[in-house]
Amino acid sequence: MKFLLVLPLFALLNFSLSAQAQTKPTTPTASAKAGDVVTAQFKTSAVCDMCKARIEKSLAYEKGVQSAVLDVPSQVLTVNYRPDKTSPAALRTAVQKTGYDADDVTADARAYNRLPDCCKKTNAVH
Ligand SMILES: [Cu+2]
Repeated sequence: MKFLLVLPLFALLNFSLSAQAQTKPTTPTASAKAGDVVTAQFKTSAVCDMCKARIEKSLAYEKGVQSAVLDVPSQVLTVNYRPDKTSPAALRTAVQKTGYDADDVTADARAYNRLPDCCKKTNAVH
């Protein structure tokens, strides 16, 4: 007799669970603001592929950064980041601390001095 009572209850529970599962996928798009990814570009003082690797690696460790790609010929760094986690100013600082200029932010002197000669900004892009 108990079994007959439990069965409809279970069906009801099952229904409410599947209803929840159906509404779930729409929630992230509704609150997409928090997970937004935006793109920013910075002009750097990178001159070669070593600079590219150095900057991209250092940006990869930066909070909120989804991807960072440096185009050596144009010296432009393109960063996809989450604006709720970081800001263009913080990203420029990260580049600066790696030893490179980022827009109007000048490279950190200590980090810059540690760069190999071929990566100094007095060199032409090579
Ligand atoms: Cu270099």
